[in-house]
Amino acid sequence: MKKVAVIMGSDSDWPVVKGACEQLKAFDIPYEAHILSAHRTPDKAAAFAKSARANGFGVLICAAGMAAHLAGAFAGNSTLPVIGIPMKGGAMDGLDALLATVQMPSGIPVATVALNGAKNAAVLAAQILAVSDGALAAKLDQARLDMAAQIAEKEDKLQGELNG
Ligand code: RP5
Repeated sequence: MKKVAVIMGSDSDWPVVKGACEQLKAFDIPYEAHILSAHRTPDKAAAFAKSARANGFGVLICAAGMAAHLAGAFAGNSTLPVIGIPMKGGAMDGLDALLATVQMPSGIPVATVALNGAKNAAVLAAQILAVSDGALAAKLDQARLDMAAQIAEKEDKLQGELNG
């Protein structure tokens, strides 16, 4: 199976970003996590992105806050699908990162998840890889069934409280 790269702009992003790694692990998807910055280590970030396909990656997840150029920089240097996680925090509490990540110019897309949306980034990466992986698609189907069962349980509990 192709690997997922989980890239974050700073170690301060890790407490949120590790949620993506946990979800990838739950699906048995191989991944690497790295700290690379579009601003502080631009050459290293570009080199990683340029060699990612040759190095066995299938999807790139990039998390960054504030003037968040990381996902866009990766997208500009690779034709692998890039998923951006805008991080909450800073003077704008993440609105700056959200706009910087989602508002990509035409031709260089970044699939942007919600602020701090680490879990959804991993699920979307899994869905992309599952296009050509039946076993992974089955795990995604099971995860949906589990979610529906949890909601049904909560609905039963609520109705029990209201009517019991
Ligand atoms: C971004 O700046 C990082 O992704 C992080 O979210 C934010 C702040 O970084 P630190 O100052 O905490 O290293 O590049």
